Amino acid sequence: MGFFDKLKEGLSKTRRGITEKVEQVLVSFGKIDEELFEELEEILIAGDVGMETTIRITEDLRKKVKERKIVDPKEIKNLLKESIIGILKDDDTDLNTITKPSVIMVIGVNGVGKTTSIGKIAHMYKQQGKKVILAAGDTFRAAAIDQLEIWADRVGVDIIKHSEGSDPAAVIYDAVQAAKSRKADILICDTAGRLHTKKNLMEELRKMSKVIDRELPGASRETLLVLDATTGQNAISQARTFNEIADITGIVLTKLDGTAKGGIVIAIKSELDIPVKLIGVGEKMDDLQRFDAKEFVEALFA
Ligand SMILES: Nc1nc2c(ncn2[C@@H]2O[C@H](COP(=O)(O)OP(=O)(O)O)[C@@H](O)[C@H]2O)c(=O)[nH]1
Ligand SMILES: [Mg+2]
Repeated sequence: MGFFDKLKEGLSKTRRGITEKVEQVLVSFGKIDEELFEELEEILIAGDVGMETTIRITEDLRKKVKERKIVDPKEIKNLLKESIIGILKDDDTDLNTITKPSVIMVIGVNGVGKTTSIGKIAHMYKQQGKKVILAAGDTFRAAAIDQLEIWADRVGVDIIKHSEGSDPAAVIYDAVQAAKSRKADILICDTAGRLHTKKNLMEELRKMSKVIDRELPGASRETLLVLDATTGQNAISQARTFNEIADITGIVLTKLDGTAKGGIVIAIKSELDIPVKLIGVGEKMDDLQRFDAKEFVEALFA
């Protein structure tokens, strides 16, 4: 299956949850009036686009309808696409991986899909011929280490791990040394996601970050926050919290295939100043895609 078809398939629930409903409303109205905008607002809010962003979109639609003297409700579909692309576009979604090695830290609460995304990112780079090393920085549970190891085997990359309960910063230290001596291109670090101990987590992330700063000064760095699309507006508040404890450079939005409310992408982009760089559209190795606003909207309205 090609890239675009996979994206389309991944967004099929959201197409039913948002796009098809929008289309139904548009064909059921003979003219464009306030009631139509209100129905659109309802659909967008129910699709997790978020109140603020929904209003931003419908205001834009009203303006465009007026300016362009549009009278046919069906023409609103293209205006809506335009409006959403307007919100989603002009982000730099490239991962900064210029230096050898480069470091990608992956953070986020438990269960959002950190470890899975790391496996997928490792696969993505391996496909490009890069040498990847994984660091099992979530030392809190033995199962977390095992899970990362399974991904390392599956993808065919090295992993650096310590035993359960050990110091994550020590794992990162060893992983950095391994990345240097094995001449790796990319080091990807898993982390624990115990947000209920916000202060400890902050301390833990800071310690890991310091090791990287000290051992790899000037290295390209990404700190990717993983958010689960199925958690809706809660994802936004997680992002706000994590943004206070780390310098997030991008978001990985997982499980878009599992939600009818993929409008959360639009809310994230509109309400947070952090680019969505990658999206997860399934549980398999190649179910991770670079986020492209235009492709996303095309797949949503396909
Ligand atoms: N459907 C779907 N499931 C995903 C995706 N990403 C992760 N998952 C699943 O989410 C669950 C938790 O993932 P995991 O990587 O262990 O989360 P972590 O606790 O943040 O490391 C697993 O069952 C994954 O297979 C995705 O994009 N789509
Ligand atoms: Mg994990």
